[in-house]
Amino acid sequence: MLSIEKKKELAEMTLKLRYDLLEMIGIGTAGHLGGSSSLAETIAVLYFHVMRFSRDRLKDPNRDRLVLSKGHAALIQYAALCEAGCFPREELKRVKALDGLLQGHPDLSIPGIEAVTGSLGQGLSISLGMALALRLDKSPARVYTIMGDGEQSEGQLWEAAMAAANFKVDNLTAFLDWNKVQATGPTKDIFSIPNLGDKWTSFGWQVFTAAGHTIESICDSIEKAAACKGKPSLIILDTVKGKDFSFAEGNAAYHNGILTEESYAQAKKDLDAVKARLG
Ligand SMILES: Cc1ncc(C[n+]2csc(CCOP(=O)(O)OP(=O)(O)O)c2C)c(N)n1
Repeated sequence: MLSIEKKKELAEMTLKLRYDLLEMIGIGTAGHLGGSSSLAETIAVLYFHVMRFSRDRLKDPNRDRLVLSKGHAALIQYAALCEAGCFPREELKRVKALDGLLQGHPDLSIPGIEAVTGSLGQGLSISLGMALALRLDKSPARVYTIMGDGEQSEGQLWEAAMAAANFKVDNLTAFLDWNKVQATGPTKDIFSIPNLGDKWTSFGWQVFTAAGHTIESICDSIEKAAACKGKPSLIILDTVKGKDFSFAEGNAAYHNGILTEESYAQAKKDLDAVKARLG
């Protein structure tokens, strides 16, 4: 059970991460707001509650690993790594600058990043390799992977899904950010994959569903997944793309859209309203 204080702390961290997204995207340049914001609660829970992670143990063999398979949402991971003190805040202002640390997709040169991703479909294979290696080393560490719903059309991912079940890998938990919208429109109109949960179950995974913007629900599913022995687990996060940004919610235009002065001001207002509600 989460204490009231911890729940509040994680809600505040989630909000900070969303403010950081705005700082990184800025005005007049494109940035992946939608698929980053849909993950804010989950990223806050993983880095600041669940994972054996801190800036002092980035090389600890027994640290937990997070692989962002939907690498285009790197901004939300950068926000968390920055809040955890892995690199100076000034870097947030230089995202995608040629001489900046933070590039458009995760890169191993960034402290805290565990895998290069961006070509969709690969993160689960990478995570499976890590999980198998950790098991061989008898490490208590877990591997977490985050995939998108659009990403589910990538074939490599299903090969890794079968292999993980075959090898009974239970130190691996994958998340599916079910925000129902991909780069150019609703996922169901672009590449429909009905009954996703049943598909993963039939591939030998233990499947859970979480309300992806409710901190207790995310924590509860992660706990259940960790208790699951002899098979890998998947948590389907029921989320809203662009969550908490009024103009971006469910709107594919903000998958990687440009914020104008007006939309930037609106985005700030939207977050300020969340802040006021948090108290
Ligand atoms: C192999 C590959 N094909 C195409 C792309 C281009 N691409 C980037 S994001 C994206 C949509 C991803 O949708 P989804 O997985 O639902 O991500 P989310 O909406 O959660 O951000 C696509 C097709 C890519 N990065 N990699």
